[in-house]
Amino acid sequence: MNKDIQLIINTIKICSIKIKHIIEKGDTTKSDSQNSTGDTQLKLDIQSDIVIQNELSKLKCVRSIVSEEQDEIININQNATYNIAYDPLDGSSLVDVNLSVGSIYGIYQYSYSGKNIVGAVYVVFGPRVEMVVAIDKQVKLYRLLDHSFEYIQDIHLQTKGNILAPGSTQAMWYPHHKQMIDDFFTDGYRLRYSGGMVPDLHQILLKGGGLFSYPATKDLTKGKLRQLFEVFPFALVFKFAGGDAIDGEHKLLDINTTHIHDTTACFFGSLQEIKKVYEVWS
Ligand code: AFP
Repeated sequence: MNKDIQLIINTIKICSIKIKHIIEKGDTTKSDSQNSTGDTQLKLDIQSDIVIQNELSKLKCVRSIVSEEQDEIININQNATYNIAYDPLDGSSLVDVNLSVGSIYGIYQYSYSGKNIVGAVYVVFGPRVEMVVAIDKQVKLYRLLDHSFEYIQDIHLQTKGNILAPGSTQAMWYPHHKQMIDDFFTDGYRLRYSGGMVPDLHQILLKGGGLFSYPATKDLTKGKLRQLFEVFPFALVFKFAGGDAIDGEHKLLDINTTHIHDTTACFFGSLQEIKKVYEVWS
């Protein structure tokens, strides 16, 4: 791993320890503002965003940053290489009911596009704080023990799993999607869906495989999840872990981004489940 990426990851560790404290002690009520996608921001979202913005802005190797909570890209050092897109606290509405939430970071070289993502990091804040780093074709799990993140294991997906995390509103599913999900359940897959993308995907990654879906629906033809902050980072994680990530027809990392807040339909899984998605959706 190069020195600059190592520095970015070390900075994410510092941010994560601060965000852990914000989650534990912070105010879980709503703020008066909305983010670009129209979601009402919680005070926790805003506080976590400020922590990350302050820390990443200190790094000479960072060219720009963009947050799910902000409207625009923030330029930092125009001669630097790395652009970082992040979702400071994905699933933050789950903090109130004490379910797991997470931060997601995509590290992009040159420009913000799926083709240029070189690294991804996500952090799960649950009973434990865990960080997963996808870089140089490897996926590594770290855990916060006392005050530092310790290496635990590499993550590899099996070619087939048995967990299903089917997102979005069922009443809006297309019939072929509903049939596919029913078929997985008939084949013995078990439902595991918390409504937090980070813990739901983390479970699939650590339990060997399965399928997470957030499809195109009758009401959301481009899905809900944001390309730069959520989808591309996890697409890289699944690719490096030996699985795959598609929008139904194309690899997610080949999709063009026209606006920083673009969304896309997405399926993340082990190879056998993704093969079935291709058959049904393309
Ligand atoms: P919030 O951040 O608004 O809670 O949304 C979480 C999320 O972006 C992602 O973490 C979940 O997988 C997805 O939305 C859940 O959406 P549905 O409730 O529509 O399935």
